[in-house]
Amino acid sequence: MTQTSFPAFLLLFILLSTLTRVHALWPQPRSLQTGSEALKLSPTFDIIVSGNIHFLPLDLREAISRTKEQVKNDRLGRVVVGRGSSDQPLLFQAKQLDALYLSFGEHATMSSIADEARKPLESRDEAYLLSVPCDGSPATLVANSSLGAFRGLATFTQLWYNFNGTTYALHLPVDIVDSPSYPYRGFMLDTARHYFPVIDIKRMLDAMSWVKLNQLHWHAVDSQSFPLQVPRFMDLAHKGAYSPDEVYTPDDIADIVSYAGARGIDVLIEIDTPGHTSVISKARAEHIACPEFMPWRTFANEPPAGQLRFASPATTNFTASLLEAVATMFPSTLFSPGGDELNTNCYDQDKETQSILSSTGQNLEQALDRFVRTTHQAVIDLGKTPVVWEEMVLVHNVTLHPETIALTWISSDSVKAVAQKGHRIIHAAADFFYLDCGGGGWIAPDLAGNGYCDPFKTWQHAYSFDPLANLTTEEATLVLGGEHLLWTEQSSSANLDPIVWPRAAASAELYWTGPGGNTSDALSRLHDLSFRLQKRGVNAIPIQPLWCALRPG
Ligand code: CP6
Repeated sequence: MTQTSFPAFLLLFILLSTLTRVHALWPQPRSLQTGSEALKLSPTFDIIVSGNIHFLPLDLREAISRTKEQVKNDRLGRVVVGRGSSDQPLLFQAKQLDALYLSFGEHATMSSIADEARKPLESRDEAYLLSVPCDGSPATLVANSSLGAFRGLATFTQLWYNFNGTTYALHLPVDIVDSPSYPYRGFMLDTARHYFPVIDIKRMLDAMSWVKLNQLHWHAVDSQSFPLQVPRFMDLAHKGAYSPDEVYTPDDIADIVSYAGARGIDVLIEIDTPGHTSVISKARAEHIACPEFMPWRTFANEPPAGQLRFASPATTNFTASLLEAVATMFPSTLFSPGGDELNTNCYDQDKETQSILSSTGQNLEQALDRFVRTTHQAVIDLGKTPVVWEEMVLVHNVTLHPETIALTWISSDSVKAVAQKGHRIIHAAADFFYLDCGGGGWIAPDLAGNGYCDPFKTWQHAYSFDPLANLTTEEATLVLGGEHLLWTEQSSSANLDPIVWPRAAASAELYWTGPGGNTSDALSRLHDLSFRLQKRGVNAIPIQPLWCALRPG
């Protein structure tokens, strides 16, 4: 042993002899057994599919290639050192892993990852079994669908660390039996307050897939801009995008949908109606009531004022056709016609609305009911389930299809109230899951820039959310899962990764592994995830000082 290599050897020994956390898997598998041996990754490591390779869907074949690249290239050298363990994996004697065998159960359906990911929520099969022995015999991954296999591959990549140029898995043998607690594990991105290039969205989809998130909720348009190019409605983006470059073309949309699908992610597109629609006035002035009215605070929660003139039959038909045109661009069985923060003052001041109401003898809520029924029916006729903001269930007296799913964002009381009305729930609580503003502290900036946002909400806060709080056992069955949300009044491409990661991973584990996780136990795993995200090109922020990662026992 030379003089220079001895200290490195000693340091390595100190690091390894003080490991306490057993792995850095995120989300934590539902069932996990580990030992205390180590294993080296063979330089010729391969993933071998049992059975006929010709039947392997292309997106799964590509996922297998990416998995091999990740285990080779992550080179995650950081070891989070715990305190007081006598655990000493024997790296120097570690056997070598040459292969992961991937096989499918007898009843496996060999459709693509994308096809499985886009099924109705209850029927997506994401389960897998993963075993990594420590004697050098092949690791095994078993699933009943491409999507399950894909989830198992994501887990497999998270087992590997790099020391002195060699890749190791620690704490073997590993035995994992895994499937999600909740079928909907999402992330919402608002591309209307700021535009995000397709490459940002793809990087987001990659990161989502690594923590097993399965639903992109795309809040594509809002009062401030309309970046979505919709065939037959091209004037909306032409007049309503921030610039001719800041648009999503039909090709971009297809690209995003297919990129997401190949990563086990379904895209829930939202066209918010009838509020949050001011920008439509630029192309179709006849459909927007109160455009740019001042003071805007009287007519909207955020400037500029302007909402769909829903009492008008022409506007109802326009909206139904727009929703239909958008919905047909997305293969999901879910579609969101929005429905939040409708401001009724607007219609009191809108002469056309008033004259329609008086000539038809309807009141405003009756007109809204007709609008909602007609526009939602256009979505239902395409075989899709509407996903609405909670106000449609709780504030307005409108008829909803019983299958309609509600996004609950305002308070924990509203979750209970939605459940009592029998609607299924996606948690989107402002005071837990809004990544920028939210939590009762959002005052929209006025045109002079006055206004404020709530302080930063920690990952621990979201992680400690109880999805079933105050619900009876029966009501609890209505909870489909939840999502972190990024409204982008104060976010753009400039801060996308840091504001989202690793915090959005908190809800990924909450809804995959289930609630009740311990934040101190999660800390070191999340710290490792943050490093791994960095290694893979996602600009996640640190959650601990670097010192914590280097600290000896
Ligand atoms: N835009 C839309 C928003 C918000 C909502 N809908 C929002 C409301 C309150 C806070 C943050 C965001 N900016 N369309 C609510 C669902 Cl605190």
